[in-house]
Amino acid sequence: MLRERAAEVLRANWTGTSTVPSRALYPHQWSWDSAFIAIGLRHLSPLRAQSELETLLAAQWGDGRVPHIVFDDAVPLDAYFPSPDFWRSTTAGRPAGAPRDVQTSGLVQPPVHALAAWLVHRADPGLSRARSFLARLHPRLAAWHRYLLSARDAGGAGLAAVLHPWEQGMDNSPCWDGPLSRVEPAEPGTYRRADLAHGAPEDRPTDLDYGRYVRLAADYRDRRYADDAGLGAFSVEDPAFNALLITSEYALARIEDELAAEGAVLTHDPDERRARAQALTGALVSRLWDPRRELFLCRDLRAPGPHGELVAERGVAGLVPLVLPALPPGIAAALVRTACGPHFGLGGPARLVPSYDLTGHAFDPRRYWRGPAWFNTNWLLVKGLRLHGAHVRADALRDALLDAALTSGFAEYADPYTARGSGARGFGWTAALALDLLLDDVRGERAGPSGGEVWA
Ligand code: 9WN
Repeated sequence: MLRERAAEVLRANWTGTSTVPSRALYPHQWSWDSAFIAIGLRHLSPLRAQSELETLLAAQWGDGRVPHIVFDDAVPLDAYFPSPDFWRSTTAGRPAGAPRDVQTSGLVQPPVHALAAWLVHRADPGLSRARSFLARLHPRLAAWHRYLLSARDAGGAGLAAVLHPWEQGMDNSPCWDGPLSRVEPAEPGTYRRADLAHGAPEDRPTDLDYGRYVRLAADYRDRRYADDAGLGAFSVEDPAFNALLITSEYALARIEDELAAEGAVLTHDPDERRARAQALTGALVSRLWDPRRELFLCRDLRAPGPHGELVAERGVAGLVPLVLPALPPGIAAALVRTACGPHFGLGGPARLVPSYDLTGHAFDPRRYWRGPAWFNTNWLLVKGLRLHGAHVRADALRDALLDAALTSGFAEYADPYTARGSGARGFGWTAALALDLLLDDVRGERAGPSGGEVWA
């Protein structure tokens, strides 16, 4: 039943070359959505899963960035804001190498793509080799990571920084309230939100936050998407974004092992990449770990002080580094404690892990990333719990997610206490990741960190 219903959502959202997150609310291709969708889609059609990633990466910019939205020019301009005429990628994006034949945004999203490419390859290695899937994607994935680890290392510690909340993907998390408060919102009459035509205002970000998103994006565009450090009012090192980058570095190393085994001459040593992933895990711990809260925090690079300062808010992004195989065991154990403690409630009052601290001053069980449980972050936590041996917790969370996905009609997000769905229905990654949990996450199979480099 779940398999058929999830497959139906993915069929309905398929455009012929990629999958939209939601027909109504998000009618284009989104970057990290496509990576999560490909991970689920590989169980139904490895070919479609490959195309999903190929379509996205075909829109990569010359400087290596993978844009957070690839626009479908068959969709009317007013269906989503900000639309292509806002981003102006083919003109303002030219200095950074934006493609001429497709319109995109100029921001990025978390780099889940190499992980997705590796998992998609493994679903059907024969098809993958026959189509040279990894060989074609590898240079693009390598350039993407290079971009993040160089142009985006605004803090100088090796971690990638995001310059807009949309880049981290958890748009209106209370973690951004401090860093965003320095941003002058765009004038209210100068743009028109399209999201309120589809979503209830009490579920969506406020107008004030939206004005700030618009200002940050417009300023970046007006700088012609230049990444020089020191520019831009918002610059944050985020634990989830970087944990996903590190995970994808491990996956890229696996891809390189595979290509070498097939006889390719590599320009990069996969072991060096693994060593770098390990070093980045160390940087993540030294820059973002808060031993008192037993949680990773965001670092606001624009706050006063030589290294900015940590943001004293507990967001689910701080639990996501649990997916890292080289996390010191004491920190992994502390993260499991935090997930199960009063702030995230796993195995206690919460059925699903919330996006933000249940006891936090800004907690709201309905409003977007300020409390509701999202399926992608919960899926990552299932993987992380398994990786570090917390199988009973992982099993229970998996069961709760499958149940919530089906009963909510594959909602975009859900109340963490009741698992009642909100936002869009028929949401792409909810369907895809439920499929993955159903078909890949065989109980107990993913034991121990030995095979945990990319969880397979
Ligand atoms: C802005 C598509 C995207 C997700 C993000 C989610 C939301 C967009 C929006 O939808 O962001 O990128 O308009 O709110 O926050 O994580 O990728 O599903």
